[in-house]
Amino acid sequence: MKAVIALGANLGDPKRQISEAIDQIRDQIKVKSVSKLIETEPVGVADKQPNYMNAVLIGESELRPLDLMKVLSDIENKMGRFRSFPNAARTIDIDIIDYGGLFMESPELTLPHPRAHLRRFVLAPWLEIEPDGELSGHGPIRQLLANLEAK
Ligand code: PH2
Ligand code: MG
Ligand code: MG
Repeated sequence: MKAVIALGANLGDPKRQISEAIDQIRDQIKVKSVSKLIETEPVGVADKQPNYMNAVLIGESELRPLDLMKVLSDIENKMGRFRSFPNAARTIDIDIIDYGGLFMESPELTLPHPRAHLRRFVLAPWLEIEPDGELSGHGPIRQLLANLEAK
């Protein structure tokens, strides 16, 4: 199944951490394409935070969704991710955006990512590596991005 995975970091050395995380993901699943890194302003955060570096990759995996999530959260933890409060600044964040078009809702994982269609920092790097990509339940990412630009 195709996995669309978003990476973000805004503490420490964000570029280095994102490339380290991508290397670690490559050890676990097949990675097909990786976007460029983009610098973005923090979205939806209550406190003052540094800018983010963000990237998106497309991988291929047959893991069950929660097993893929475990692989990714183990990498976050190994890299020193510390959870204080939701949307706090972080050394690394690795989110599953869409996994084979599956829909699921559980306390651990919601698919597709419930806010991905509203996030330029996810849609723009995804569009770069998959111009005709679609977010399940929402449609073409090119259109979703255009909707945001029009606001
Ligand atoms: N992640 C968040 C909250 N806000 N803003 C940007 N620019 N990039 C992110 O990765 C990001 C965010 C929660 O995961
Ligand atoms: Mg996130
Ligand atoms: Mg996350």
